[in-house]
Formats: sequence, C-alpha cells, structure tokens
Amino acid sequence: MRAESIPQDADFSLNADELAFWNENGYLVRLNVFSDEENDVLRQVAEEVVDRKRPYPSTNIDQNALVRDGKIEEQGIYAMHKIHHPSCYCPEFLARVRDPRLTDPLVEMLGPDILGINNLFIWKAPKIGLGFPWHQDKFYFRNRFRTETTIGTWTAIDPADRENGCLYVIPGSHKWDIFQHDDLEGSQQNEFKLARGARDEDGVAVEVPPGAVIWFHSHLLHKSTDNHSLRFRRSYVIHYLSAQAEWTRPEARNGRKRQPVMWIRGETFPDKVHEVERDVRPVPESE
Ligand SMILES: O=C(O)CCC(=O)C(=O)O
Repeated sequence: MRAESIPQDADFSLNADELAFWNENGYLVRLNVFSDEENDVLRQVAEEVVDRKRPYPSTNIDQNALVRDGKIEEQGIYAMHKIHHPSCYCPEFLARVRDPRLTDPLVEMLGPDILGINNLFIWKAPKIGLGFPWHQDKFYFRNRFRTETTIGTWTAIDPADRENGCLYVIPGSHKWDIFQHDDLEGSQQNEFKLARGARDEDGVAVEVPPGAVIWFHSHLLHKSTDNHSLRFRRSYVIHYLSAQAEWTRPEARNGRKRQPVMWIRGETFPDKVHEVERDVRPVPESE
C-alpha cells in the first residue's frame, strides 16, 4: 500500500496477539509495512543529501568511522554511516515519521500524544559497515527526557540478515533496569557504549525483508553486527516519545538545537515537553 492510498479510517493498531508479544518481549515485527517504491523514495532522498543535491546541515552527516579516520578510502554512499534528523529537513522523511503504519501501534505503547525525538537513515556499507554494540536506548535518552520508555521503530530498506548486520535483541530485557554502559575502543563513530554484562548467547537475530518494521522498547538490549556481505544494509530508525514526558533538565531543554523535538500526533502540554516543531526547517546559510 502506498502512503497516498491509505484510507482515512484505516487502523494499524496492534491486535491482541501482537500486544501480548510486545508485553512479553519488548519488541515487535511486522512484515510488508512499506512497499519497495516507498522505501526507494527515502533511499533516493538520502542519496541526494549525501551528493549535496539537497540543502542539509553537514554536521548531521556522519561518515563510516574507517573512512572518517583515514583507514580506508571510499566515496559517496560507500563512505557513509548515517544522516541524522532527515525529518527536520526533508518532507519525504517528515511524512514517514508521521505515517500511521508506524504510529498507530505506538498509541498502545505510548498513548495518543506522541513526539519524535530522533531519526536516522543508516547505510551500513558492504564489507565496511560497522555494527552497534549491545545497548539500551534509555541509557542515552534519559539524559534528556523523564519518561517510562521511548519507542524505536526500525524499518528495513534492504533485506537485513546475519551476514549484512541485522539487529539482534534480548527478548524480555525491556523488563530489566538500565545497565552500566562502558566506553569502547574504536567503536563505530565512538558514539555508542557497551552495556556491561549483556551476553551474546541471550541475543536473537531479527532477520527481516525490506519493508518490515521492528518496534522496540527503550530498555530492550539490542545490538547489530558488522556488514560482512557485499550488500548494503540500509535502515531508517525513528525514536518516539510520549508528549506527557518531562524534560530531565528543564533549564537545558533548548540546548540541543540540532535535535529538535517534532510533533507527530495528538496534543502537547504546556508543562511537559511541548516546544515542538511541526514543519521542515530551512537549512541555515552557514551549513
Ligand atoms: O541499525 C542498527 O544497526 C542499529 C541501530 C540501533 O541500535 C539504534 O538505533 O538504537
């Protein structure tokens, strides 16, 4: 189904089995959520960003760590790791973060009033794309937001499998506390720390075809592995927050101009996280 052909009254909420699976495991997979054509639009826009055919802040474009650190030479999308917050600058991505096929299931997880706090298009290039260590998203988001959980959605743009670095999860770990996370030597972009004590033998590979979506709880331990294949493993990841959440440090709420909070659906509340953006932003000249 294409976005423009979704009937107004279509309802993509969770059914009882899905809700039970979610509550038990802290993640959920749906297949065939988006068509190849729909994902191709995002892939093309992301490539235009990389080719500088679209205005985009260069600070939101991250190269693969091996290329960035001069260990190998690659060009174009082969040199890419990810772009941050495309929904703030590209209407195609903004439409995707608000697509009911992603957000209807969130209503049962977060309530009806929903904000977007982060989104990233990831390339994971053939042979050099690097994995993410075991982590819990709340380890990071709790520095900004006080809330029970945020929810991530992970959309497969390409087939994702063990060989090209699919997502792994530890089912049920969403019921656990937040682990200590330790610095890693030479990890991808040095941006993720490793959840101390998370065990590979508890992990389950979530291999999915293109168009599938994985929803995951912010306490869920998850990781992904390096890409050992000759194929890309592209994905589009979005993180959502309840509009009932509060700022962890209200005095610093405007300190992250590059990570604006976006309105997704429902209401916002003056005494909560409510300074939200509704439309795509112009890219400042200096960028
Ligand atoms: O896409 C991946 O390889 C991992 C993404 C991830 O772990 C995250 O966004 O929290």
